[in-house]
Amino acid sequence: HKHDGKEGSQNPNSRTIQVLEEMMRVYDDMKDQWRTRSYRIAISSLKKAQDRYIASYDEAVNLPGVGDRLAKKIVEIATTDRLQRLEYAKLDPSDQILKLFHGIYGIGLVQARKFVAAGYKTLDDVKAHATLTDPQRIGLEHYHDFQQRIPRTEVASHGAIVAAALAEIDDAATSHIMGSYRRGSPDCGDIDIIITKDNAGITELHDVLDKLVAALFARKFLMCGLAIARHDDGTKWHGASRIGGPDSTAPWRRIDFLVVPGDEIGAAFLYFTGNDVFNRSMRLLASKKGMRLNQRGLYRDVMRGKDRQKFNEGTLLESRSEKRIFEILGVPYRPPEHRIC
Ligand code: DCP
Ligand code: MG
Ligand code: MN
Repeated sequence: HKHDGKEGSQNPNSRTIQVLEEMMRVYDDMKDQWRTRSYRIAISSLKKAQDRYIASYDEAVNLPGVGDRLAKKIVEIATTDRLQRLEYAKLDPSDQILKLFHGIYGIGLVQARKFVAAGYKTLDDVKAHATLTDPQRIGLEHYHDFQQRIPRTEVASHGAIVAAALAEIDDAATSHIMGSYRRGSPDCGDIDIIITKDNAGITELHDVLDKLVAALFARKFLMCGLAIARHDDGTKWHGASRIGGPDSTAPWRRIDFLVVPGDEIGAAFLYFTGNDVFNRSMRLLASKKGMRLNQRGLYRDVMRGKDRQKFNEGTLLESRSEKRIFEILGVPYRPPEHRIC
C-alpha cells in the first residue's frame, strides 16, 4: 500500500477515506440513504483515527459505527488499494444517471434515456437544457424532498389533516391511507389516500374532491397540484403537501388522492394497497380463471376478441368487499402486511 507524501498532517487512512467517499457518492446518487449514512459514519470514524493505519478486520470493526460489511470494505481497500464494488459501479455510470433522471416526478424511462443520450450528466444539466412540463419542473425543483422516505408517523399526520378537512366538507365522506402505509411500512415513498362516501356516485365525489383540494390549499397544506385524471371509475389527483402550517419548513411530500364511489371500495382498497407486483399477480390469477380484476371490481364472462381487446366488461361479481374478492378468486385472504410478492 502506498499512501502519498505529506506525512504528519495527513491521516494515514486518507486513501481508504477517499475510496469510501467515492463509494458513498455512488450510493447517494442511487438514493440508497441507508448505505450512504453507514458510509458517512464510517468515514467520520476513520477521519478521527489519525494516529494509526487501519488495515485489519479487528481494528476496523472496532471503530465506532463500523459493522461487519464496512469493516471488510476497509480491509479490502487497505490491502488491495481498491474496492471492487466501486469499480463495477464505475463501469456503467449511465445506469445511475438514468436512475437519477427517472427519479424526477413525471419523467418516465423513455425520457430519462433521451436525457442520457443527450449527454446530460446531472440534474443541473436537465434544468439548464431540457424542455420540461410544469409538473416535471416542480419535480426537479423538489427532487431531494420527493426522494426522501416519509416516516410512518408523518404519513399519519398528513392523513389526519386530510381527514379533518374532509369532515368539515361532508361528514359522511371518509379518507383512508393506502399504499405502503397500509401494508405496515415503517416509511413510505409517498402518501396515498382514498376518498370515498357510502351511496355516493362519482359526480358527487368529484365535487367533494374539488372542495377538499381547495380547502387544503387554503390552509397551506397542499403546496402544488401535479396531475389530475378524471374518470368515471374514480379520479386521481397528484400533488404535494407539507405539515406544519404556513411557516413550515418541513419537506414537501408527494400525495395521491384516489376518489372512489362507495360501492367500489373493496376493489379500490385492494388496488391501492398493492404492492404493484402483488396486484399483477392477482390480475393474472383472475384472468387464468376467466375473470378480470381491476380497481373497480372483479368481473366474469369478459368477452375478448383476437389480440385480447375487450368486447365487453363482463358481469360484475364483486366490488364492495376486499375479502369477497379473495374468496371468489379461490385464494386465502391476505392481510395488507403480507401483500408483497
Ligand atoms: N399501483 C399499481 N401499479 C402501479 C402503480 C401503483 O398497482 N404501476 C398500486 C399499488 C400500489 C399503490 O397503487 O401499492 C400505490 O402506489 P405507489 O406508487 O404509491 O406505491 P406504494 O405506496 O406501494 O409504495 P411507496 O412507499 O413507494 O409509495
Ligand atoms: Mg405510495
Ligand atoms: Mn402513490
